[in-house]
Amino acid sequence: MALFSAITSLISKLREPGVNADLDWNEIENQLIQSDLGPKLSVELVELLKKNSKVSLEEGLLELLGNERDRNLFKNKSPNVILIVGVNGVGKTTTVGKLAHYLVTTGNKVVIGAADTFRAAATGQVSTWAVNAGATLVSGKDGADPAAIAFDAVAKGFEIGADFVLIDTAGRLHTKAGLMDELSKIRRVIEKRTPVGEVLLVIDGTTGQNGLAQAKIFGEAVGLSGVVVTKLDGSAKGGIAFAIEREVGAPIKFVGIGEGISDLQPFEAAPYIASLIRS
Ligand SMILES: Nc1nc2c(ncn2[C@@H]2O[C@H](COP(=O)(O)OP(=O)(O)OP(=O)(O)O)[C@@H](O)[C@H]2O)c(=O)[nH]1
Ligand SMILES: [Mg+2]
Repeated sequence: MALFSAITSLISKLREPGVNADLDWNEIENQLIQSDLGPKLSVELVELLKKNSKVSLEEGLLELLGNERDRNLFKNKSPNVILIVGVNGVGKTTTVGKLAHYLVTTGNKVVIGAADTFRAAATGQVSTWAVNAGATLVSGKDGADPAAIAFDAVAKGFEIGADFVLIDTAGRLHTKAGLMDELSKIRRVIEKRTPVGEVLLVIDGTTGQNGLAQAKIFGEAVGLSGVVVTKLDGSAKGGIAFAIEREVGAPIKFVGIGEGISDLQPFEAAPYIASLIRS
């Protein structure tokens, strides 16, 4: 995938003196849009690069996406409730396990709510993560109301003085309105007790533009405060996350780089952009 290096060399050609470059800037814009960066960011990037001939593609992206965004987890409630949402198989449960581990090892007490009662094996899977991470699990029977389990998990969080309550939810297609309503209900029911601090959308790094559609619809149903991009240990570079950040406004907070419990890192823009550009 030499797309970005092809764009970079096109840009330097266009910047040679005496070149009438208007048509080719359009071509660059098209190529950026077709990479996963999305239309809004691509148009802004081309404007920036045209205006300032000293700025490289990498610097331009960094300027637009910036390091100045707050990528920390929201933390002023106790317990801080974090709802983990996303389509099927993107890595939600794995992220819950890794995030629990990350939080426990940084000195926090963590409760996990097993609110995926849809898939038979889901509770067992998240329970293993809870044990390995040293978190307290709250679960119910298969087919139980996920909102009730989420509520119980939050109650447990209060009871034991937890710092964080992580709620694992069932994978759902963003195009299924009934399932999106269920998510809104989970949020509403939790908020009878305490505000939800974070809603993190988990996105598979190999997802293209469909990720943007997912983010928009999940955002409408339940509100998003951040994004976790998983499976970046493979060949995926996850440019789509930037499109989401720019168009939906939810910052990337963590990246998943493997299936192990330690394979989650707080997101940093500069090295991520560098590896995206060099891909
Ligand atoms: N390589 C790699 N694999 C991952 C990563 N995160 C999750 N996976 C794998 O992706 C698969 C699905 O992960 P889950 O955590 O079960 O995904 P989910 O979103 O909870 O799935 P559903 O609950 O069925 O919607 C598993 O095989 C995970 O090991 C990652 O960062 N890197
Ligand atoms: Mg799951």
